[in-house]
Amino acid sequence: MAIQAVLVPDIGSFKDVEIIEVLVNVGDTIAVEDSLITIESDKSSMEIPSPVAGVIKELKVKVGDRISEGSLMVMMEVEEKIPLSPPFAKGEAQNSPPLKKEGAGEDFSSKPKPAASPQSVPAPASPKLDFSKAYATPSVRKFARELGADLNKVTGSGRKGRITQDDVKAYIKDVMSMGGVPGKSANSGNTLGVAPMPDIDFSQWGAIETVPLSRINKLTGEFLHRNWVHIPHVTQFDQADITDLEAFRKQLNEENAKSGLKITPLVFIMKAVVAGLKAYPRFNSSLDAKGENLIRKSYYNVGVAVDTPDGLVVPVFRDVDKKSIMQLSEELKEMSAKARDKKLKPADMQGGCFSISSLGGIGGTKFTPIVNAPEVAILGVSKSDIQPIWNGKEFAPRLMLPLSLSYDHRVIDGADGARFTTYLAKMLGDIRRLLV
Ligand code: CAO
Repeated sequence: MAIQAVLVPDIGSFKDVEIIEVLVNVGDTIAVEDSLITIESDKSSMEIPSPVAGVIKELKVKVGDRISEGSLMVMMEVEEKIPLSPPFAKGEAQNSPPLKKEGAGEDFSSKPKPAASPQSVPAPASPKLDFSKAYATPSVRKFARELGADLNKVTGSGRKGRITQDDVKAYIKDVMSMGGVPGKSANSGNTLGVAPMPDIDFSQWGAIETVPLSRINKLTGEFLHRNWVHIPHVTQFDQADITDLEAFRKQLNEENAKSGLKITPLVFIMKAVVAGLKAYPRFNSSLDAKGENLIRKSYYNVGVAVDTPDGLVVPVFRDVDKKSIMQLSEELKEMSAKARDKKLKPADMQGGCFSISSLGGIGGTKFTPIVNAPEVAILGVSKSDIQPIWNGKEFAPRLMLPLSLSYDHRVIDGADGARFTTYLAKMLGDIRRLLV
């Protein structure tokens, strides 16, 4: 046994570059080619591999240090001391097999392994997941591959947008919390057998700006696409006469003006939805993964889509059946603030039975919301307006609320879809019925 000083080999044009990751610890047993550190220049990052096998005895560098060819990285206990640098650096080390570029199968003798960067991108290592455009070091790529995470969907929080191991973990957590499978994108794999989207250079027709999608945009897009493709959707449109409900809501708001708590139509709609779920339990169910059984739920958790600057999120309001209008208004205020401040935890978005997407504060007459699987139905709400409604004797001005119910036609048939919206309209038309 001997103690070997392991120096930085020839790293080409890299000089006085910063260490952004130390990938080993004292006591680690290292094989030839295992990466020791990652360095990063203005243009790209690369991992420096070990030319020898042994046990790390001492770290001579730390994150933030700057190194060049010949800098001492670690002291290692090795079987037999061999001359490493500069001979190793020049590619002459006899004990070291030729190094390979990640996944490329190309001889890369004695040179450090480049990590991905926008400028320096190794060929994809996996035929299934092409990470060629992701900006991440080989160790993070390896980690992502082991977990089956699609790096193209991960937003990097490291310097210059580099994807770190923590970003991959956060992505996996998000995917799992939304009931998905990491790396299985509805967009990837071309499972529908349709032609892929063309990669178009729009700058040929005029000035353009490329704006990266947020992490939420990417995740939501993936799930919406999956749900749109997998679920046979039908949307049932209806409208509810909320003239009396609005009068009551306004009265409540006047009475509570000092509290600063605003009651919007949405909380009444949440209550009416729960009444609908109780009356039509198939709406409060999920299909099992094989699509052979319906799982019926005896709890009433309602998700509400919240528009945030980074995209759409759906916090879940638990046990809506047990909460008052005031409690729900308070919770809606808290949760939407949390959503907009990016403070929602994965648990806040799990366990929903049915979702509501309310665009009522914005406008529009009707739309087709996408079912938030594994739920089987979602209610879209548009802006109420005064309409002339025939009351048997005359046209009377009534405040009408447009409802758009999308449902999974494998679970709910058209008749039940129409029954559900009719029931909702009845509840909202006379909210005393919610007590019955
Ligand atoms: N018709 C008419 N007015 C309505 C209404 C309706 N259906 N729903 C709400 N309003 C009114 C409210 O009463 C409020 O009026 P005042 O300011 O005069 O009191 C105003 O519109 C704004 O309401 P709000 O949006 O602040 O509150 P909300 O409870 O209706 O909704 C929330 C809360 C978080 C759901 C909403 O802010 C939001 O993010 N909506 C967008 C959801 C979304 O993007 N869905 C799309 C999903 S599909 O891509």
